[in-house]
Amino acid sequence: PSPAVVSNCAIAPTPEQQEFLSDVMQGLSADRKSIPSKYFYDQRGSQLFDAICELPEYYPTRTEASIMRRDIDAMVRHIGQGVRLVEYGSGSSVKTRILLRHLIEPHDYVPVDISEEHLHATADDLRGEFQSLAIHPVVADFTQPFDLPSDRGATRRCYYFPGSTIGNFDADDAEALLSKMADEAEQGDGLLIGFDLQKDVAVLEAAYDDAQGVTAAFNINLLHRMNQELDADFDIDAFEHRSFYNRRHHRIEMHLVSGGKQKVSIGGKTFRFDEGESILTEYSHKYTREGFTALAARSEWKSEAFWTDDQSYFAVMYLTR
Ligand code: AVI
Repeated sequence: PSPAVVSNCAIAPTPEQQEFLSDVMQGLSADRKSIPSKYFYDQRGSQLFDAICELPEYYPTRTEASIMRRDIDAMVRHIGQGVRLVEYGSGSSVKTRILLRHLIEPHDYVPVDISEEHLHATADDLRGEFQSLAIHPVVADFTQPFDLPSDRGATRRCYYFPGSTIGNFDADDAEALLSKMADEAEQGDGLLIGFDLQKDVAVLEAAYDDAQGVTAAFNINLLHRMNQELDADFDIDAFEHRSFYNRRHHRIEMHLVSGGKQKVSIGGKTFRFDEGESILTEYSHKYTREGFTALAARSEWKSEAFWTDDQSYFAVMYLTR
């Protein structure tokens, strides 16, 4: 699309806005409309996600933190001494702090995140809290190839990928991402990863459709974002949040459902919606221990240890290359 297409921009659109527009145009042009879930996280979306993490129904965040608190000693024994910790994500979480507090003489900590502002802000916070720790933030999209600073002197590398972010990738992309990490890793390097487990469907569905409507607002925010940033003309009230567990594929799916027949224009193109037609906005896959171990094995990672909570709601696994 030409820069002129994003017409509410006084100045030329940034490469990020161009990519957002082209992903939206592509996603809405398909027979089965979809938008990549990474676009949830503008400033408002990130605030809403933080609010989701505090909801009574949304168990993953607090459950993963409780596993980290309870089993951190065993985890750091597996990870070993003098490692470079590479986190996929900005490292702003409670879980990262638990890990950094307990690691044995880490060589350095390298958070990798696409949002430069957020990355540097959290790195500065962590520098205040962990004064003797070397922190080397890297601005990059971790699904794409990127370079790390030299780690001469580190015993090995441990990747940290918390939050069940892996669940938001479809099966092929999850395997591709884990394989890419395995390719970059050397023999003996580790991966500490958090993922969500299969459980009672009512528990899962409540976690993605909370009583206060925060998850609905998080989903609907994507429409506001397209109206503001891409000059789209979505009638916000004409769409509703829907989420459900897909039992065949073991995943929560989030959709924005059109309440009636309507047209939406974006970037000079008109998209038609039938009544009940939806835009798929997110997958959140739920695994078993065996299923995740098999996925990891296909990506050249060997499972070494597994921790879960009393209800077996969430899991943290340590794997080695
Ligand atoms: C970021 N990700 C792991 C969340 C999840 O549970 O899949 C995103 C989310 N979507 C709705 N609620 C939370």
